[in-house]
Amino acid sequence: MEKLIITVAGVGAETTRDVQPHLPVTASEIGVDAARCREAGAAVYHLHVRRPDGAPTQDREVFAAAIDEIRARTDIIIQTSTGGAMGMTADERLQPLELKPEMASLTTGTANFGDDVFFNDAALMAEFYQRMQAAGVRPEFEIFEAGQIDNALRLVSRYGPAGPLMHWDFVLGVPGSMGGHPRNLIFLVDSIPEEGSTWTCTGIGRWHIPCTLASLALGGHVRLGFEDNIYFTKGVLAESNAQLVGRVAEIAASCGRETATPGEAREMLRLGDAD
Ligand code: KMH
Ligand code: ZN
Repeated sequence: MEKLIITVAGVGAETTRDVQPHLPVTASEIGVDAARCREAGAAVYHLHVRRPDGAPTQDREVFAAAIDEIRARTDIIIQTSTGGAMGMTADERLQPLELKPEMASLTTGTANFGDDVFFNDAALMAEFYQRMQAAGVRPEFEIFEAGQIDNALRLVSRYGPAGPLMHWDFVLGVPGSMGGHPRNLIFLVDSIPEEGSTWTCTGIGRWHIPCTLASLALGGHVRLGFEDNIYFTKGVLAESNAQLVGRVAEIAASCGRETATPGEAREMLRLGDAD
């Protein structure tokens, strides 16, 4: 069976230290967190950054500092966020692309997000996609609603590919958007091109374990971390992102599925290959 790529969303923009005291915030905390997650079996780090007071930012220099700290410790694939936090402008959100990370997230449509709206209209998506193409950054299409798949496919047909594969992340269980029931995941997986796609699944909050198990059963990959879920079991906070990674690595290993190293994940995702 294909090896499992575990992506860690270790920081996020919404989780605070008040609710998860082990949240990494500073550049060095993020670097240490990424290295521990890699040791536990993760291959990709989905990166958000914070100001010293914990507020989310898309500032290029804050990203650069976190990337330096990660790179000093580990070979994990770095995927910067272009989602940022609610209410940020497109220009703010685009800043980390200037650092030419290997990957970046790209949500292809507006979605309800709790009481807020995560805004991604057609012009914004087209701009973000073309900026990724120009910078040689592989998008991960972060899909919160089914129509966002159609939008991503439209970008590819209008502007051409952004790499030899399309990599998808189905983010299920955000209040206000698609729920985490396995039937949703099955529908979404059936809706992407069979050839030339790789995919992972993120279960938000209580959907973390159901989505993980459904994804493993369907042969997909898994995303997890404090951006998505702060608990280890019901009501018990996770001690670290690495603890969450280690559990999924163990579950996968017990089913005969080994975790991919960052190098193996680079090959599976064909990062660095021409289109
Ligand atoms: N913070 C959310 C509003 C992404 O990283 O691309 C959006 C988000 C998605 O986290
Ligand atoms: Zn994110």
